[in-house]
Amino acid sequence: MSQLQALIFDVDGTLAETERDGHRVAFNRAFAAAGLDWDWAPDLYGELLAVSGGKERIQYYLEAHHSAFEPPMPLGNWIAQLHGAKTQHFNQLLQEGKIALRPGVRRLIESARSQGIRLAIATTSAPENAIALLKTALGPDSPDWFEVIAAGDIVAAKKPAPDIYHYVLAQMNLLPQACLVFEDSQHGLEAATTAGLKTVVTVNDYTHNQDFTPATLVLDHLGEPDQPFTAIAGEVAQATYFDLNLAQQLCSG
Ligand code: XBP
Ligand code: MG
Repeated sequence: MSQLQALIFDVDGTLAETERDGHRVAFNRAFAAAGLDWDWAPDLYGELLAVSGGKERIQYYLEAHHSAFEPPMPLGNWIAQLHGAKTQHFNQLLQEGKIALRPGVRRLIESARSQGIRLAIATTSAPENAIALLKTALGPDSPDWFEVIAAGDIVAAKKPAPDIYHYVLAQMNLLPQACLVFEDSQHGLEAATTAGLKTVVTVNDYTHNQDFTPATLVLDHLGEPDQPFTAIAGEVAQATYFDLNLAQQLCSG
């Protein structure tokens, strides 16, 4: 039987619904500020989420929708500059307090801290974004609660590659069977399970139709005592919200 030692969290879509009203809006603001008439509407953005990573997403969009576009400098530099501006806009949106944590996230993280369960972040997004979201939504000291914040270009291959999870396990000197991962997307699930990690998926509007077959548990959200979750797949016994007892059961199962 495996003893649960650590919880590893994805950020975008898992800790908070950052994509439609956060990253998408930030991309559009950066496009407008750069004089581009590109508009990533919510549905189009849902399709573009198939490409992990903001820089990679811009490059894909450019090739698919504006193949004649000629950047004023080498393409990689131009995309990096545009993406840098997007990161600033995203941080501005966070400062405006527009993005809240999903149900159960704060409760679960706080109880893990109080029980000595180790915490880590594994995200495709830029590190500034993860840290700013933690600070604004969870509290100014909260980045320190996470032993490892693995983000963005820290590994060469982004999710669905397992590299970011291998990195977290190596940094924390943990075996996969001692950990539980929280993800919201098929890409994230594939990354975690390929690294041998049991994964709980909390779906959202952009991901609820995806294939989550390898997940240990699929929920609509983590739930709260007064806001029960719905289990979409997997076994929750009598639980109505996700807590460390359920986490330990899944880890041992
Ligand atoms: C998140 C991403 C990121 C964000 C945007 O995926 O794919 O690209 O959409 O952030 P996950 P950046 O939740 O699986 O980590 O622009 O900083 O990449
Ligand atoms: Mg995600």
